[in-house]
Amino acid sequence: METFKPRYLIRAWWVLLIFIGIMFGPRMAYAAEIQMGSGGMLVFDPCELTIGVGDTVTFVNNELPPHNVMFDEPYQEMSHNDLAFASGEKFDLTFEQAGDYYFQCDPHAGAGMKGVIHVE
Ligand SMILES: [Cu+2]
Repeated sequence: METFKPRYLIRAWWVLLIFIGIMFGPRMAYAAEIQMGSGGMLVFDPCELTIGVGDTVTFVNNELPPHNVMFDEPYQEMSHNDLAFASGEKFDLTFEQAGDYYFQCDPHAGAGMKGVIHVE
């Protein structure tokens, strides 16, 4: 009669759990980074970007702060109203719906600090 080896069973469970985690875990797909202020200019760099639904974009405070990210309708609730003052300050935004997300930096919109993220 074969001896029962619980070790193998536990190992198989772990493999299965990790597999399930990979297959059904939350998708935090990292898509891109947008610099706020770049090359001595009041711009988002890049200012136009195409990503997939569920992708995450990291906004990085780079040059000439303060900056924020304010989305146009109908995505205003995605806005990051708080001004980023410190260089290197960053925040992530995840885009769960397909659409064209137009945004601007409130203090510098007049200088043309605007951008768009296409989510498809
Ligand atoms: Cu700005």
